[in-house]
Amino acid sequence: MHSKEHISHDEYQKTADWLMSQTKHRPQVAIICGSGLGTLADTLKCQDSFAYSDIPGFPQSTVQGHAGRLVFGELKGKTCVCMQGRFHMYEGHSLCKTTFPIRVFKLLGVETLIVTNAAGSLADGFQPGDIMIIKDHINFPGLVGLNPLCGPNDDKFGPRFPAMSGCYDKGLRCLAVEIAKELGVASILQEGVYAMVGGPNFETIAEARLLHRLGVDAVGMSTAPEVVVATHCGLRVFGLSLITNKVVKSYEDTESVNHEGVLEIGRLRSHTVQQLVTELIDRMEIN
Ligand code: R1P
Repeated sequence: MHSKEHISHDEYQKTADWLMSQTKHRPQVAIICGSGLGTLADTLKCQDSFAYSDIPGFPQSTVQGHAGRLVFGELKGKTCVCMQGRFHMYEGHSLCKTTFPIRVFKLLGVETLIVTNAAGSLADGFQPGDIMIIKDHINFPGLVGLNPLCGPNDDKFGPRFPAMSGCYDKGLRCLAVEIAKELGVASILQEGVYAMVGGPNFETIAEARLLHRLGVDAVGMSTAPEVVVATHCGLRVFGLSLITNKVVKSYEDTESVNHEGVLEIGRLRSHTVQQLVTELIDRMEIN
């Protein structure tokens, strides 16, 4: 089964060494752009960018709205690396491959990971276009053993049994709330629990009702494995979900979700997400 694939420390190191030989940038912050949020990378100054297909060991993006480029550059005086396109389990990647860039970032010297995604809302008070700070996640594939940390543990990255309480940094969450107030976007800011499901189909109504009952505020098909691997290797994590649709929870509802609609909301809100992330990077303390 593909989830049992193992990637050696040398393979991560090889990719990190190749990148360091191609760019002078030594990133402190890594950003993963969710569906429709790839323009975040355009704000970086003095860019060096690489197509995933040119990076040794990197998987390929296959999803519309995920360009498949790694962009290095400066943002507010901090050196960043931005994934314009992430990898999803449903594309057929093993979870090790899905999260491959995270350990490469660690080897490049990254200390903070910012994850963004497009998600459907279950919380009754959320509207499409809202931005949710991720307070915590439920990793449904992880609960049944589909976890990128399965297999031999690499002690050079982290412990066999890493804690996940507090994996979304509280200081950065508070800072983001302050910034949203100052930017005048507090009315569209939410905080909540993200759940990852396997996809690629969107949820049935019964599944949506189940997730709602379990306390899930927003649902998507990514992010949790990245955050698990990042936390395991000691990265500080901040996460944002852009609410692109309300998940249908009623049999009377005739609406249905589609990926084009998800990308459209991404385009509408990308500027606000960019502003929030830029200010956060500006004000975050880096060791
Ligand atoms: C569905 O429209 C796609 O958007 C989200 C879902 O996970 C799914 O891949 O993408 P990101 O999580 O990559 O933002």
